[in-house]
Amino acid sequence: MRAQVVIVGAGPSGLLLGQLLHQQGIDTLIVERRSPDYVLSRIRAGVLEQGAQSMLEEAGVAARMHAEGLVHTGTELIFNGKRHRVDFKEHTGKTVMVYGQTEVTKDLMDARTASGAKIIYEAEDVTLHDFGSEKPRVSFRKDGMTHDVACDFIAGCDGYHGVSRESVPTDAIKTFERVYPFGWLGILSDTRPVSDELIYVNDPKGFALCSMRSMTRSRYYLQCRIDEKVEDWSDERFWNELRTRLDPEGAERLETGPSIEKSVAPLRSFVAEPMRFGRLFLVGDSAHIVPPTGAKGLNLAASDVRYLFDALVDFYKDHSNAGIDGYSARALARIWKAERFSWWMTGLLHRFPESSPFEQRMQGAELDYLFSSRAAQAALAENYVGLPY
Ligand code: RFL
Ligand code: PHB
Repeated sequence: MRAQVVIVGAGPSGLLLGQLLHQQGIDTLIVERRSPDYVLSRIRAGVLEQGAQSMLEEAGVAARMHAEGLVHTGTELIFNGKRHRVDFKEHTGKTVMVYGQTEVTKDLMDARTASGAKIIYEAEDVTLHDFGSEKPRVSFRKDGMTHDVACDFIAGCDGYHGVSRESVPTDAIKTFERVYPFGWLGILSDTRPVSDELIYVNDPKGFALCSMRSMTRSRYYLQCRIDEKVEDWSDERFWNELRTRLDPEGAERLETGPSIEKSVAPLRSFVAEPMRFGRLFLVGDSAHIVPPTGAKGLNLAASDVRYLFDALVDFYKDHSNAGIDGYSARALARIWKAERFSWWMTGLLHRFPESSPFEQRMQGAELDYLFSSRAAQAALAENYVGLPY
């Protein structure tokens, strides 16, 4: 078997890169460890920057997003029981789109199937070979048979726990990490969202977030202990806890109902440098993780895909190595700014078990400054809607 580009992983970054390359006549093979149903069952991101929306348009998969997605012009924040609003449109002229990662992935999977391009699900023992040479290969097992695929390039789109980053010799890669001392307990429920906009809450009992997937499906999160057990959280316990972290208006309007998904996610900041190793490129969560507070993870995956797609097109159409050589530095420049914003939002809105009375006062002062300063609100808005590619 042969392909020009082998893409490891069929999450949003692998599927988006695959679709864009296929449209340019570049031959790709996607190998994914899980089944399509498993990939679609992971409830994750909900907010798309305009840059990510444009990428989906370019890939020809944006029709349902435009029909069903919700355009948000701002966000609300609750602190000390008082609600404040940051207007994205007023400060930046831009908006964000609330459209779930599950739907993005489904639209991309449907496009892959319609295009007839190759994708292999439930591939076992995916192994990367010789990416330091001009002739890399990827091998895997499927239905008891071993396959070996020769290619020009490997795109490692296989997430934080994937094989691509692990395949790089440890002395060739440097990693930077911060693990936060809490997690997010999330639920999805077919209830009317408590507000038309997202609400980020800093409460003495911890952070909370009111998000949504549609006007009839809500997504809520609570800051929880890192070792919190989902089984200990009945729906009733979740709703009661969320109600106590909201302002009186939110508590009054909160509609409750059975959860259709409930999970605990750890919070981590992580960056691997560089993102290119000969003919292997790391893309999306395989190279970097942000805590979800700034809604940046999927959006960073989209900007990585932008840079790598442009680089591969330059290589195949113009015989230029410039894009490939510049990929890692270009991607990392944007990544570190999104890492900073996500780390800052996390620090601003969570209660840290180890924080001193002085640090608590500093957090309060920073929030007070944000609510009273147009410049501070403009900075939040500029980062939230997404820095330029
Ligand atoms: P993914 O989505 O992890 O996909 C990687 C794919 O690779 C497969 N894989 C392998 N395949 C073959 N061989 C192997 N050895 C393999 N190992 C793994 C996996 O099965 C999988 O299908 O990475 P990708 O494509 O880079 O996409 C990244 C995004 O998924 C991630 O950044 C976002 O979900 C982060 N995120 C958010 N991002 C946003 O932009 N906005 C948000 O509002 C937002 N909210 C969130 C989030 C992530 C969350 N969690 C649970 C981590 C909220 C949460 C709670
Ligand atoms: C979500 O809807 O899942 C979501 C929204 C905003 C965030 C994180 C997650 O910052």
